[in-house]
Amino acid sequence: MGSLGAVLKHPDDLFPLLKLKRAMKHAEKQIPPEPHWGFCYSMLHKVSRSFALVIQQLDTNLRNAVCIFYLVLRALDTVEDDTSIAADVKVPILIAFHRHIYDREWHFACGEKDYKVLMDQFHHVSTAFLELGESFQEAIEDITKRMGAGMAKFILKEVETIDDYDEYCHYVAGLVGLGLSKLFHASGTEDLLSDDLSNSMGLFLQKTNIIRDYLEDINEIPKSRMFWPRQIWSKYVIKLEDLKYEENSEKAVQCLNDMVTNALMHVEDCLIYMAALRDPAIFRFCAIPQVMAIGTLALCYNNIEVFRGVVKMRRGLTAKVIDQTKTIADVYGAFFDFSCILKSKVDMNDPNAEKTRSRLNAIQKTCRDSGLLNQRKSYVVKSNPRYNTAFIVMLIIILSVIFAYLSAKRTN
Ligand code: IN0
Repeated sequence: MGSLGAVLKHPDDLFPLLKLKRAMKHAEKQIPPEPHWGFCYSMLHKVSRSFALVIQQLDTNLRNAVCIFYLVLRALDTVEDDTSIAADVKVPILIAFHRHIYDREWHFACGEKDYKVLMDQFHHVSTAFLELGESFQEAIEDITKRMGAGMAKFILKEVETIDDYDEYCHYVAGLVGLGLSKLFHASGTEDLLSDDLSNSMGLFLQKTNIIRDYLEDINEIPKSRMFWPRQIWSKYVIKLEDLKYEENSEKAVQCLNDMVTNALMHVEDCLIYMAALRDPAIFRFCAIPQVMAIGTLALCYNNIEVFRGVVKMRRGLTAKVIDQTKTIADVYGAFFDFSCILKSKVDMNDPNAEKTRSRLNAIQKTCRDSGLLNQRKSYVVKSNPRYNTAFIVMLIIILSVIFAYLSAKRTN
C-alpha cells in the first residue's frame, strides 16, 4: 500500500511519522567532522536507518562505542552472509576478525551496496575503534572473537536441533547482548546484567528475524541459507524449501506458528532485563527493537504471506513504537497488546495452540502483575475506528490540495 493509503487507513500514524522524519533529518545532519567518525556515523545511518536514531540519543562515549560495535558486527555479518565466498576462504577471515579491527590496513572486498563500501573502507572503523576507551575495546574484541568462531562453526554445520538453533542464535545475537551489557556497565550507568538475560535479549530479536526472513534466506543466490531447525520443520515437511509451495500452505503455517511459539519463550527474560535498566536512553535503545520484534511476530503468526513475500511492520507502526516506547510501563503495555493480537490469531486446530496460548498467558500475567498497565495508548486496532483529529486534519489537507489544484487549473 502507498504511504498515503496507509496513513488514511491508520490516521494516528501521521504525527509519529512526521516526528520520525524530522528527527531522522536532524540526526543525519549531526555527522562528526573527523573523516573516520564521519564515515562511521553516515554508514550507521545507511545500514540501520531508524535504529541509528536511537543510538544517536546515547551519551557520547557509549554512543561512539555502540556505533563501532554495530559496524564491526555488520562487517562480520557481511562476510558470513556472502554466499559467493568459498568456505575455505570465509572461515579463516571470520576466525581472525577480532585481530583485523586493530589493523588500519586490513580490508576484504565482499558484500553489496552500502555493505561493500563498509568493507572497502573498513580502515575508518578500525581508526575509530582504536580511539575508544580500553574497556570498550576489550568488550568489542572479546565478542567479535567469540562470534567469529561461532559463525565459522556453523559455516561447516547445519542447524539440526533446537539446541543448535539456540547455539547459532547465541553466537550471532546472544553475544551482542553480552557485549552490550558490558558496554553499558563500562559507561558507568548500569549494573552488569546476567549473561543469561543478556543472551535472551539477542535470541528474541534474532529468532524473529529468522522467522520473518524465511523466503529471502531460502531464495538466496547462489546458495540458500537455512536457519530454521530441522527438529521443528521436519514435523511438517520433507525439505525446508517445501514450505514455500502452495500445496503445503497448511503445514507451512503450522510450522511458522511452532517457530513463533519457540521465540516467545524468551520474552519473560527480556522483560526482566529491561525492567533492570536505569538510564532512559539505554532503556529506549534496548526496548524499541524488542517491541518491534513482538509486533513483527504478531504480524507473522498464522500468516501465509511469510512464505510468499516480505512481511514487515508498516512504517507508521514503527514510527509509533519509536514515539511511544519511553518507559517500562510502555513496554509492558506493548507486550500485553501484541500478545492480545497474537492470542486472537491462535486457531484451535493448530497443533501447538495450547502451548502458544499458555506462553501468551504467562507474558500477559507478567505485564499485568507489574501494576503498570493502565493509562496507555493501545496498539490493538479497534474494529470500528473512530475518525480522530489526525484523520480530520489529513482530510482537510487533501481537500485543500485538490481545491488549490482545481482553482489553479480554472485560472489558466
Ligand atoms: C543490535 C540489536 C540490539 C539493540 C539493543 C539491545 C540489544 C540487546 C541484545 C541484542 C541485541 C540488541 O538491535 C538491532 C536493531 C536493528 O538493527 N534494527 C534495524 C532493523 C533491521 O531489520 O535490521 C533497523 O534498521 O532499525 C539488531 O537487530 N541487531 C543488533 C546488532 C548490533 C547491536 Cl550493537 C545491537 C542485530 C541482531 C542480530 C539482532 C543482534
